[in-house]
Amino acid sequence: MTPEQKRQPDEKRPIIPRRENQNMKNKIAFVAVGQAGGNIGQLFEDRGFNVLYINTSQEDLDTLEHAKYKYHIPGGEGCNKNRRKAKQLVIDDFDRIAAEIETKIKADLTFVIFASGGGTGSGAGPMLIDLLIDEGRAIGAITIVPGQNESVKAHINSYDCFSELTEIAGTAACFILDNDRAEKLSINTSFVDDFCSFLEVPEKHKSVKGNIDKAEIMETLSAHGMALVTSRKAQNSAETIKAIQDNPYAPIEGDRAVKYITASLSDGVTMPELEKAIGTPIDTFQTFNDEGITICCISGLTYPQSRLDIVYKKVDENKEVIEKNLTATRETRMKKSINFLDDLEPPKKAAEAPKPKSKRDIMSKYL
Ligand SMILES: Nc1nc2c(ncn2[C@@H]2O[C@H](COP(=O)(O)OP(=O)(O)OP(=O)(O)O)[C@@H](O)[C@H]2O)c(=O)[nH]1
Ligand SMILES: [Mg+2]
Repeated sequence: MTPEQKRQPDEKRPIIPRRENQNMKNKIAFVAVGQAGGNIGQLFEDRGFNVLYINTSQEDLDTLEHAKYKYHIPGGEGCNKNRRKAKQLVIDDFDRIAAEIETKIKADLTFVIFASGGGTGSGAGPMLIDLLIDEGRAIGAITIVPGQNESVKAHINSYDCFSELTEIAGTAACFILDNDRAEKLSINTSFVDDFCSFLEVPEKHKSVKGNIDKAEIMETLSAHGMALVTSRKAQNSAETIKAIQDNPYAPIEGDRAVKYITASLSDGVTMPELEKAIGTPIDTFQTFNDEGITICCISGLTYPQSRLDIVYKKVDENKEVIEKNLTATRETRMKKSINFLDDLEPPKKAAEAPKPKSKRDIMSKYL
């Protein structure tokens, strides 16, 4: 990393160095953490992308049969939904993890993939993103919200994970898959299919009326905030809007901001109609195709507060039961509790804390 590529402290967005004439498969890569991360990472690797799998569990890594780059964090035996354990393992081994990423993942934009409801990916994901951004890399996130039928522990982890993730100012696009919306594995496939279709737009969809180039795809994916991508057959704008609403992502907020709408439009679908339904973006990039499919990526969206409120509600509703269960084994600690969630995870520093100066400072924010 050259000094010029290092982020300045006041920059809100990651720098995306231009590597012209590169295939998207060299521009974008993935670091897949934990089991869900690994499952999605495999689908990207099958499509020819570079993926590094990181896990605290050798058993989880062993399930990835055709993975090229796997890294087992030494001493890790899985984190059994314990985020703290995962964080400590990453902190103790960070130099080697960073070296692994540096040698295996050479891309302009890297997405860290992890579930928010488990231990390894949820604990390691946000901290890893923060540390990698600090090294001057452009980093986005692909994460998963647990379904409402999942355990309270998954919800506690998810809430804490999003509290950390949404505090990181320099992240690129953050795709939030929602396990409430469909079956897990079909969510994985439909997301990866749609994401890959979007990356192929510059090569496959060319129109005299307008083109989308690779720089515009990268610009869309570099926007901070929530993002979603769909690729569906659509004969008119209403069908595309329905596809966006029916997608397996966390729902778009009612009162939202939006930065980019980038789309290859089929006949009958228009950008003004999409803007009317989605919101006025800062910029749009569009091309057209005669395949009857509209591929659309919306980025720079507000994080899904209402969905995260549902996650919080499930924790809050079960507060008494959990407290009762925990007091049976940890009586003294729970009696001292003032704030329920703070007691389950260590307190976070105040939002106005000064910008961290070193890796140690960043790590200590997460403990
Ligand atoms: N969409 C989707 N969700 C998944 C998948 N696998 C697990 N999940 C969800 O992810 C959460 C559990 O995260 P995992 O990735 O299994 O956990 P981990 O990061 O390996 O952490 P530990 O095993 O606890 O150390 C739960 O909310 C699951 O429903 C998957 O392939 N796709
Ligand atoms: Mg696991």
